[in-house]
Amino acid sequence: MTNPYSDSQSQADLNEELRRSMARKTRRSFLIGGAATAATIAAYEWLSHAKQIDMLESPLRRAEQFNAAVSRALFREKPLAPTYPIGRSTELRLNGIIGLDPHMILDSWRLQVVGLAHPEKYKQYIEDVDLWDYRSTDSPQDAPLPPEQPDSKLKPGTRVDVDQTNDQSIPKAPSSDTTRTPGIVLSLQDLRTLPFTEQVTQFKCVEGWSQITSFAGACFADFLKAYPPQLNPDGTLPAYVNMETADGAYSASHDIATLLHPQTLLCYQMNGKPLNSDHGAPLRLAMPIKYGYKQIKQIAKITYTNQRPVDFWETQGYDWYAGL
Ligand SMILES: Nc1nc2c(c(=O)[nH]1)N[C@H]1C(S)=C(S)[C@@H](COP(=O)(O)O)O[C@H]1N2
Ligand SMILES: [Mo]
Repeated sequence: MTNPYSDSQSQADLNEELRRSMARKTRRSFLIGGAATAATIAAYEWLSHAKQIDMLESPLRRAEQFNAAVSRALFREKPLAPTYPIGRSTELRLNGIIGLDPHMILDSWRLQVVGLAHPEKYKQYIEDVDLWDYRSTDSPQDAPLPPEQPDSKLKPGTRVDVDQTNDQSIPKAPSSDTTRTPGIVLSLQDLRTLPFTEQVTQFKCVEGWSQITSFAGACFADFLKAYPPQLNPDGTLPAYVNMETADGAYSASHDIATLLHPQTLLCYQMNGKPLNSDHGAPLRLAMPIKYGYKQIKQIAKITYTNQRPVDFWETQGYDWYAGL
């Protein structure tokens, strides 16, 4: 399916999105509006004053520019979704397994991040994140005695070797590849060092069911603060973020304001337990302001970009924005 959005239409899209967001704000009660305003101010204060996590040696000027970019993006933020007492949390049903590898060896999992300001300055930098080898107990190359079979995930001659006993291990990328995607590969432990956030919110599927469940992990806003993207020449944040499963079969893309919403989580825990494979272990998106189909499970890759990526359900004719 071709991208239904031409360049000029994406601006119209954005305007429509803003209009809808404002209309929603007007409809909602003062109470929620007040809470959202307080949250926005709190988020801004926090982002302005919080101790920087895992940040590069950056001149104060750059940090200020970054904070300004974040606050500009936060301006379009939506009100907070309702939260519930933990006692109302239920076990979320399983729905949707596209792109999931239930047999992924979780030690081999990494979160690829592309579009950072200075990826080479992180210890988790690799020259080509696309060569990361997600291992599966299902796949021939990871069986105890691997038979001689071609590895469909890798191009010929680019087999990477990962020492799974060492967290610092990185694949050896070939030096002469012109289509490399430089970036960083984060472990779940890296994400666990970010501030822990838990929230009990309503999960809604477009098919017509909903459930209250407890989700926990890192706020995307905290992630972005720790791993800031390359800013645009005008000092703004990249407009979009694309997220994909390891095989690329499932994807969900979002505008940056949606991801900076204080209730958008990179989630690794549900109902107090580590995420299981059905629900997208080791990492999924959890966000009460969007339908379930935007909450991608088993995220392998995050890409900051200015071009709005067409995502999986959009190619199937569903609304890209999918806001609640
Ligand atoms: N990788 C992946 N993520 C996915 C899906 C999927 O098929 N594959 N389905 C989506 C849909 S439509 C819903 S409703 C939720 C369901 O999440 P759950 O199985 O944890 O209830 O996951 C979303 N994320
Ligand atoms: Mo769904």
